[in-house]
Amino acid sequence: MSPWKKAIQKIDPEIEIDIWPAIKNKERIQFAICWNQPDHLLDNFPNLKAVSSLGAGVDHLLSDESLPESVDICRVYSHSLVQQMNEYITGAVISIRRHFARYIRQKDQQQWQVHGRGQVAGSRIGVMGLGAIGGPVAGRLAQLGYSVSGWSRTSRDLNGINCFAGRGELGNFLRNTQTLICLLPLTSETEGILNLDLFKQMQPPGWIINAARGNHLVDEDLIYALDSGLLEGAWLDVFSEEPLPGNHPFWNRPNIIITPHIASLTQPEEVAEQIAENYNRTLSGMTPRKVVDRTKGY
Ligand code: NDP
Ligand code: OXD
Repeated sequence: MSPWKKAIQKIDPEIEIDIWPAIKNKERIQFAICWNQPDHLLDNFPNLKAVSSLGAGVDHLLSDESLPESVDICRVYSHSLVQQMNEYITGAVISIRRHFARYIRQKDQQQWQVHGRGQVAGSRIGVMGLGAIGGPVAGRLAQLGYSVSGWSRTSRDLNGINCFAGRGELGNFLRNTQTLICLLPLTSETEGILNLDLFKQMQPPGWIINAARGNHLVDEDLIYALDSGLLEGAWLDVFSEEPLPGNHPFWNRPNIIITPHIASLTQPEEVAEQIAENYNRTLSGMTPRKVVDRTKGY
């Protein structure tokens, strides 16, 4: 956490910061910034008013049942988070379409074999989650000429995107989708959403790109869908257990691409100002910016 302390104090040297577990006085803690904190750690601070996630996701905070309702939960956002995700998803989509992972494996075996590709405009891409990150990612893919659909909880109207909303329109969204990108927050409604029933509704043979949270995916359903030819491959950045355990079946599958949760990383210098502002707002009794709606779960 030292780089975070340094970046925040560069913005506002007056802010006193202790790094857990070296907390000098638990009663004095009013604002916390956390990522994957141990369960019940936050119970220890009786005067805690707000907690900020160090990233875009807040599932690690909302799942901490010990966190009182009175404590505000907020998150951070930066242009760079979106830019990195754009780069990651565009890279994955292009690699899938142009079979780059296959060619890399083929080189190891000195194999010269051409794989076909369809028209860019015929590539049907579906983006689940059209929020701060998913919205711009869908827009970028549409600009590149792909045929893009998007799915969100409430109706959205995004230029160049065929938008669907809610469970009632999920089937229609999936019928248009061959490459499915998950950029949903992890909530009670979205946990396990990437399952066999959903894969069956996609245009075969499909691809899944999951850069949201590992618990969106039902691991054994993915294996079944790959073995039965429902899906051609999966590109995964996030896993239900991270680091992915050495004995996990995903490691041995050539058609599962694995990256170690690097799609989009928050840099302290890029969000220190937001954290300092939210700290100061909290101390003056104001609601922090980018506060999470606990009933929606994001
Ligand atoms: P936002 O909260 O800005 O957007 C969430 C989107 O998901 C909204 O469009 C929302 O719908 C939609 N949504 C939420 N619940 C449902 C539901 N039940 N059914 C349909 N749609 C739903 O999130 P971000 O775009 O900032 O981030 C998304 C996630 O990406 C994060 O929660 C995090 O888990 C992950 N992430 C991963 C990173 C990585 O490195 N792998 C980096 C950064 C983020 P509506 O528009 O109607 O509100
Ligand atoms: C995030 C992440 O949520 O890095 O920001 O996963």
